[in-house]
Amino acid sequence: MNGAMVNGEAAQKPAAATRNFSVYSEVQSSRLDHQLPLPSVLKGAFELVNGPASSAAGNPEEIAKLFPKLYGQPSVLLVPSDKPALRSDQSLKIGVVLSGGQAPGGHNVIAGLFDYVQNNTKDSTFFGFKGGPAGIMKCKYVELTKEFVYPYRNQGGFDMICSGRDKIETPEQFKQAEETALKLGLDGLVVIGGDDSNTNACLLAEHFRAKNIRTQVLGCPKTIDGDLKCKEVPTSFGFDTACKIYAEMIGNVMVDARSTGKYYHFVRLMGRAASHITLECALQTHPNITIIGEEVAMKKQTLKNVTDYITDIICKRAEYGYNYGVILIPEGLIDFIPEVQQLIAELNEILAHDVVDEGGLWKQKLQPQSCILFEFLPQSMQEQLMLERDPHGNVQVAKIETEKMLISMVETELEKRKEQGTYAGHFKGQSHFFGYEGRCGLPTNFDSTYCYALGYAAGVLLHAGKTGLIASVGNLAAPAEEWTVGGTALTHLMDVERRKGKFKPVIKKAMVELDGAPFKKFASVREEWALKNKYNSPGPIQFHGPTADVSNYTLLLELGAIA
Ligand code: FBP
Repeated sequence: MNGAMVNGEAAQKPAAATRNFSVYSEVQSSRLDHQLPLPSVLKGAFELVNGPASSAAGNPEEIAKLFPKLYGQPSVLLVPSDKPALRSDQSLKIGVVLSGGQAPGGHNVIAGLFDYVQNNTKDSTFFGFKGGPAGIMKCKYVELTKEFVYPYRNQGGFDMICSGRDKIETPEQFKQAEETALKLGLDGLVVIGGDDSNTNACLLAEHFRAKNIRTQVLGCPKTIDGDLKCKEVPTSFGFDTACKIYAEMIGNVMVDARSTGKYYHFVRLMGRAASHITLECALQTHPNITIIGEEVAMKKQTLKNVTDYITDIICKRAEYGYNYGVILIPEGLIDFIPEVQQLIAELNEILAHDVVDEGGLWKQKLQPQSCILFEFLPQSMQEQLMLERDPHGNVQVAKIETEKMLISMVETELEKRKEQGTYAGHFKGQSHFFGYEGRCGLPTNFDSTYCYALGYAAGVLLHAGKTGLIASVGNLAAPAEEWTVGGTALTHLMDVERRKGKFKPVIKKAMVELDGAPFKKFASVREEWALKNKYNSPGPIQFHGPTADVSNYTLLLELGAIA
C-alpha cells in the first residue's frame, strides 16, 4: 500500500515528506498509510435532504435577531441516490482554519476535506490559514497540496497550519476577514473549532450573507473537552484520543500508588468547563475519588464540602490500611463551586471595566462574601484567578492549580482530625495536571475515521452551497460504513450568554448530565471504587486488535450501545 485510501484508491505518496519533524517513529510512519473507511453514503451518489426549520438551544428570539439571514435554516442529511446531486466540473477555492486548543484528529479533517475536493471537483484550490483566525484576518495562508498534506495523515497535532485563539469580533476584524475572502475569491471557509470558534464561524457566515459575499462558512466540532455536542453532533473530535492518553497515564499512576502504598495522587484533568474528560477517565480507570463539577454545582457545595468529602474517604481508607489512592479532579472544578463562581463573575466584571490598582482598592467592588473568600484563598490561587482572560472572556482554568489547593486543604483537615483522634493514617499528596499531554497524541482509530468523515462532510456541504452549518456525522456506535452524514444549523446550537459584561451569542456547552447514562454508571460504582481498589490500567492506545476500533464509554453509553 502506497498511501491513505481515498475512495478506494491509494493517495499518492509524495517523494519527500515536508513535515518539520526530525524522525517519524515506526508507529507514526505506519499511521500515514492507515486505511480510513468512509461512511458508505459518501462512496456513491447521494442527494441532500433538508430537515424541518431549525430553532435555537435557548432564547430563540434573541438568536433570530442576531442572525437574521441564517436563523431557522434546516439541517441537511445525505441520502443515497441514483445520480450525483453535485457537479464534478466545478472549480472551488476553499480555505480551512484550525481554531482554539489542539485536539487529536484535526489533520484528518483537513485531509478529508482535501480529498473530497480533489476527488469531486475540478482544479480546485485549497488554502490553509496559518495560526488560527489571525491567519484569516492577516491573510496568512499556505496552499495545501497532496504533498503538503500527506505527512500529516492520521498524525496528532495542529502543526500543519497551526492554531490560535484570536477571535474575529470587531467591525475592523470582520472587514479584514472580508478582504481576505474577496482577495482569494473564497467559495468556502471551514472553521475547525470548539464552541467559541463555531460561534465565530456562524457570525462570519451571517456577515458574508448580509454583505452578499459568496464565501460560505462551515464549522467542524473540535475539542478534547467533549462539551460541543448535541443530538445531531454526538461528540467532538479529540475527546476519544485525549481521554485514552490520560487513562493510560492515570493507570500508570495507580500502579505506582499501589506499588509504594505511600501517596495520594491528585490528578487534575483538562476540560475547561464540563467534566466529561474526568468522568470518562474515571469510567476507564476506576479511581478512588472522582469529583464531577456538575454534581458539585447541583448540590451547591462549597470548597469546604468538597474537601470534607475527600477527607472522609481518605480517613475510611486509612481504617482499611490504605494510605494511598488516586483522586481525579476536573480542571473547571472551581468554576462549579457557587461561591467561587460568584467571585469569578464579579472579578470578570471588574477586570472588564476597571483598573485593578495595586493598593487593592478594587476589592471594595466585590460583594462582602466574595471578598472574604478571595482573602481566604492562597495567594497563588488569588493570582491565578486574576490572570488575563482568554480572548473569549474565559478564566484560564488550565493555569489554576486546584489540585495543589485541595492537597493543602485536605492536609489541614486531616491534621485537625488527627488531633481529634478520628484519623490515624499518614498522608502525602502528589499533584499532577494531565492536560496538554493529551492534545496532540496520535489519533485513535475512532478519531482518525471520524475526523476524515467530518472533513469529507464539510467538503460536500461547501460543494452544495451550504453556509452556517456544522458538519455532522452520526450513528457512531455502528461501524463507520453505517455512519450518517450531514450538516446541522449552527444557530440551532446557540443561546445567549453574558461575556465581558455583554450579552453574546454562544453555542451552548453540553455539560455532564447527572441523569445521563455515563454519570449514572459512574454513580452506581463509585462507592465500591472508593474503598476497594478496583484500579484499571488500560495501557497505551491500541491501533490493531479487537479493541482498536472501540470508542469511549461516554459516547457508547449516551448512544445506548452499552449499559
Ligand atoms: P478548546 O475548547 O479550544 O478545544 O480548548 C480546550 C482546552 O484544551 C481546555 O481543555 C483547556 O482549558 C484550554 O484548552 C487550554 O487553553 P490554552 O491552550 O490556551 O492554554
